[in-house]
Amino acid sequence: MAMLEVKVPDIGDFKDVAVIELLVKVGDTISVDQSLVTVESDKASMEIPSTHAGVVKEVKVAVGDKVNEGSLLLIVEGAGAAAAAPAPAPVAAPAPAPAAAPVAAPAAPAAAGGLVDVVVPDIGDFDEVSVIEVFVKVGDTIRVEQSLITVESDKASMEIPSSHAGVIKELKVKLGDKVAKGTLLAVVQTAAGAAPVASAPAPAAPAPAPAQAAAAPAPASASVPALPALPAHDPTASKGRLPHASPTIRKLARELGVPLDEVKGSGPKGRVLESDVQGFVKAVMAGEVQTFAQTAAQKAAAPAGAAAGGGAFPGLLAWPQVDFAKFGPIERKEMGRIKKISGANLHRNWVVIPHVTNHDDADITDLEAFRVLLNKENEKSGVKVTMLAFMIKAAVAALKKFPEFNASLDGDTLVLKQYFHIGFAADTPNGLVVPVIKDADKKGIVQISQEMAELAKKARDGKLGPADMTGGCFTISSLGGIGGRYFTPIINAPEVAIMGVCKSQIEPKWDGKAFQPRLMLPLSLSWDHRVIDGAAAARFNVYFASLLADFRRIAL
Ligand code: CAO
Repeated sequence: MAMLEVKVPDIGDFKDVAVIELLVKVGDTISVDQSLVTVESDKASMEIPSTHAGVVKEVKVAVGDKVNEGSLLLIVEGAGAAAAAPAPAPVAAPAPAPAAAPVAAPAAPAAAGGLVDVVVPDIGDFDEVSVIEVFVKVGDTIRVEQSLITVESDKASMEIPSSHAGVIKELKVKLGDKVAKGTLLAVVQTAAGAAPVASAPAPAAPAPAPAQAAAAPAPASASVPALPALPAHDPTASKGRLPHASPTIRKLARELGVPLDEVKGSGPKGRVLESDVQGFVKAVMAGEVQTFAQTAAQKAAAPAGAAAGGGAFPGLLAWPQVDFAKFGPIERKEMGRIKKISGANLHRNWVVIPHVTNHDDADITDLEAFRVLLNKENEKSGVKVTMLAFMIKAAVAALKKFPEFNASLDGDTLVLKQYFHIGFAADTPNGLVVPVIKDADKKGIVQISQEMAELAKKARDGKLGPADMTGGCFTISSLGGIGGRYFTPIINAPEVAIMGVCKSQIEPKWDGKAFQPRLMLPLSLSWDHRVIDGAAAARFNVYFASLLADFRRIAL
């Protein structure tokens, strides 16, 4: 086994650049072209690929070290001499080597002031690349070297700087356009005497491999906005993931102290844009999201939450990055918009709320018989009375009896609601949504059944509007039509409890003399332990079950 040295290849104009990330460790088996470290100058960043395959024996650099072409990165034990790839020029240059000579040649000299064309300079290996970010707009005053756009090929991305200072009069490119050397970017009104400065483009972070690319969330539309708008925060981001962002954005994030790997990118392939960083800062300032660090600090500080040894998050392992294709055929399918939004909300709720779930059963033998009778009598009305409608009425009665269940936490204050809007989870082809029956206390079973049917249809057709899904006090999630026994529903924040219901079954129940066949409905009540305690939850379940067992009690 040969010991091989892996060095920094030709990285163009990069000199004395800092290592900002180590992507491999001792013991890792690496392949040729695999990214080893990320380096960053004040203008750009790039990943350095390996020139050899083998097992990493020593890592010769640490985060913060400065490297140049030729700096030793790793000692690798090759799988034999043949395994070593010839080292000279990087086979896959991490970013195209920046153009050797600055080439941003303006179409017309602007010494006397006037309109000049700013074109794409020589961008080295880049040819016909897509514009993925536009940093400027008509009317902006720009300076020489200011980044105008970011372009991206399938391997790397780079920012294109301006060759002139002045005011943008016309912008000639937009997102998605293909550009190449010489493409007109903007017409700029220069000031008298302003001389063009030739500049080379700054290579930006290479495009992440598909496996790393975060999904680009679609902007919220009117069809499902009731779920809280997704802040520019990616709570599912695995620590250690290299965020997909240009050097300018990285710098901005560093200046603002924004953990870039927690920012959800809304650009192509999940690229983090300036607006995402701004949105993240706004959301944190407004208290809408917490960074991992804040959450961890809070957990560590909370006497009830902190186990011996402190907070839960520090030291958490990075999310496993698995090349599933190594084990068999796979297909990659981006999650739909509703799933992404609801997933982020569910994750936040699950992480932040101390959930407890109480299970119980309700004897619905008589109620089901009554429901069937009602539907038979009203066959022609076209409205099917559902078990869920009875449960919504029972929930209202239980919320009245236990007002802390009809509440939300606002800091240390409990907001007790005097209205009764009940949400129900609806499974749709696009994901889970929660339409809300407003003022359920003022409506009868038939009206609730009818509204539920209408809302469920709207949900399936993707036509729910914001008003249909906001203002809920308590949610019922019924899997009764599908099956199962019990589950642990996740609370739909800012509500403090949710009732999960599964399929009712005939079970033998002892009446003191004999076993009787009774139709039993499994209940699973999840509740927020910051607001509710276990005894109250048990009482809530018992009361809720007693209402379903004898619905006359609702009138008491
Ligand atoms: N036990 C046994 N059968 C039940 C039942 C229960 N608890 N609840 C409903 N059923 C039966 C009904 O009797 C009906 O049977 P028939 O077709 O023979 O009359 C059938 O299931 C459908 O019931 P329904 O028309 O009353 O509809 P529903 O109220 O149960 O459900 C809705 C409506 C929108 C809640 C449902 O379509 C749905 O989307 N459920 C999934 C919710 C979900 O995904 N929750 C999980 C969230 S956590 O990820």
